[in-house]
Amino acid sequence: MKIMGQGETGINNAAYDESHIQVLEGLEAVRLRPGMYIGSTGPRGLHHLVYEVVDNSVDEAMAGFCNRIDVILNADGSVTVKDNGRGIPVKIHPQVGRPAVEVALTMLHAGGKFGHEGYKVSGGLHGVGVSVVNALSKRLRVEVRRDGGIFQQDYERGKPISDVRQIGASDETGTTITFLPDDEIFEDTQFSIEIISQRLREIAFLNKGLQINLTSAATGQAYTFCYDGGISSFVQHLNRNKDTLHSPPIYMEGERENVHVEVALQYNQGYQENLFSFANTIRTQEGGTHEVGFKSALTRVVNDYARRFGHMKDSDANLAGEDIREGLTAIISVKLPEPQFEGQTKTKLGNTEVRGIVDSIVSEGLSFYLEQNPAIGKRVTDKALAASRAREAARKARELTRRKSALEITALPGKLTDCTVRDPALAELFLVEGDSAGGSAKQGRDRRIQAILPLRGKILNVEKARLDRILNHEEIRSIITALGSGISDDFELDKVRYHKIIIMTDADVDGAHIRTLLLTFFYRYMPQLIEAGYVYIAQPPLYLVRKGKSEHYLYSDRELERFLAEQGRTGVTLQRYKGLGEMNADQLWSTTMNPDSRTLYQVTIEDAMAADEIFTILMGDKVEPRREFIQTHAHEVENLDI
Ligand code: 0RA
Repeated sequence: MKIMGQGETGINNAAYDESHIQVLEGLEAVRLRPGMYIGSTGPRGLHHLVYEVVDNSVDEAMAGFCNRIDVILNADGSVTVKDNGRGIPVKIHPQVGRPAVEVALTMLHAGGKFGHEGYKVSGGLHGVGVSVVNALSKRLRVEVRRDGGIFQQDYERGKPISDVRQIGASDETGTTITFLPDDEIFEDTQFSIEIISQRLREIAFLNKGLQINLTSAATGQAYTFCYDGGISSFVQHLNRNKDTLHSPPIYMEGERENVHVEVALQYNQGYQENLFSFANTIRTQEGGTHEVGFKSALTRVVNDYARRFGHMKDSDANLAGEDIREGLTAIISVKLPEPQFEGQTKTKLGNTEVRGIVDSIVSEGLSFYLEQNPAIGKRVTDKALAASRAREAARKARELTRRKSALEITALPGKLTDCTVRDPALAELFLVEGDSAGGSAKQGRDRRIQAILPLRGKILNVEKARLDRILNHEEIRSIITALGSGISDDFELDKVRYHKIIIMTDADVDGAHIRTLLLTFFYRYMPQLIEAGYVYIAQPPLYLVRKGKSEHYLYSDRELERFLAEQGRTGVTLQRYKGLGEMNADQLWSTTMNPDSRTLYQVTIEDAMAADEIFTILMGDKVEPRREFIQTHAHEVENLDI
């Protein structure tokens, strides 16, 4: 979001009049259809409010006017975002006749209508602007320091309840916004400091030198994120529990035609490719031209290098890109004036010129680095050659599997109790921990649309196994066959037999472990499944409360607290469910499986990444972080089998 200060002439009147009309009705429209602006009114949409406000401060930082942002979760449930940028202009906006700060906070402009300075554009996830946050807040206060003064204005549900007033003098500059999300709009107005800290850390990595402080007034938790190493530090952070092939990461930076490119990469001993790309600090989940440029440069440079230095014979076939990316952790960050976001989730960078620019900057930087560091160059090529041989072995194993399953007439796994409906859009697959819960689920289910696959024992540790071994693991194979979509490079989303894949595990440590394993497996071998929004976690109740004749199922400790606060404790008996097996088929159906009354949690790629991280800590090669993790979480991992 950018608005123009007094005297600037970025807006032509005709265009402005249009948006003005749109705007007056705008904030009401935002309150009527919040989902259209922030995605949802669930936890994701709620956290989106914070990101939207922070993104405006990040804009200031990218423009070079701000190097510190403070985010405070206040005890009353509101959030404060404070920056030391130039401050939103407070003088009268020439076209509207109101202070510019009021315009910024009350007028909805389709992102980009107002002029931008340079290429330092932030988005906001949907680029909707801070007025949307205002519209969805019970109250909001903006405080601006600039022009020698401190100015303030208050709003309720998007409407000003005071004029912009000067409340003091200051020779500092900056903007502070405090907002309380509206509980008429959001299902739950409680912020999670863990979720917010993830995104703020990411922003700090992507804007080197920018300091972001995050504190919770209620709990006293405090984080400071500031990385002079920028995305190199990001890569080191991602590889922190891995054994690396070289240190520090390889770093390249360049700018052409107003496109600023930064790439950092580091190999580890693992097999996973961890490539994350960003455009103007927005994660480009679906990739795009910057990723394509990077990948083609990497593949070409490593092949050329391997041949020139005699690590490969002239007669050898070229190494494939995926072999060269095995064990690679890389961040690609581009900043450009008018990013075009395309794709299903608008997270694919479309600007065609970016491809060649990234390609040439990476080619140049990487060739130079490898020439200067031949020992590392050899390690990288050796690793890619090993990956290439392993891939060939995996291909053979897969062919065997295919032939075998052809003989078995691609039989569905014996343990699967399938549903009758054939339309994947209607079909649900429950992955259920244990045979006894599996039995209840089978009895209780709606057999038309719900299939049950009970999972026995522990799922394979996918971190340490290559694809060929994973494909031979029984539990994993039943999941793959039941889904019918293939795996990894052979994955085909439109072949998935169920559009809801629901993980249903006990609310104990083993349950959490199995869930982590499953999410890690999906994240690594079928990420498209998560991206398509097909993966869910069932929410079985934690408690059954009886009071007199009435029974209530409660799904969280917060719900329990609330219930006891409202109803009192007298005459209450409380049963805590440890496992799904403690419920009979009817109870399991009505509390957890019935589509009309259940709650499902839709897994995001961020959840899966977090699972992957936990997994890496618990299962990875390094012993030290694992010991540390187990010690800090000892109470949760009593009987964890690792
Ligand atoms: C437009 C113009 C100018 C600053 C900003 C917007 C601005 C907006 C936000 C929102 C949060 N923090 C912000 N910081 C700055 C400044 C124009 C000038 O001074 O020349």
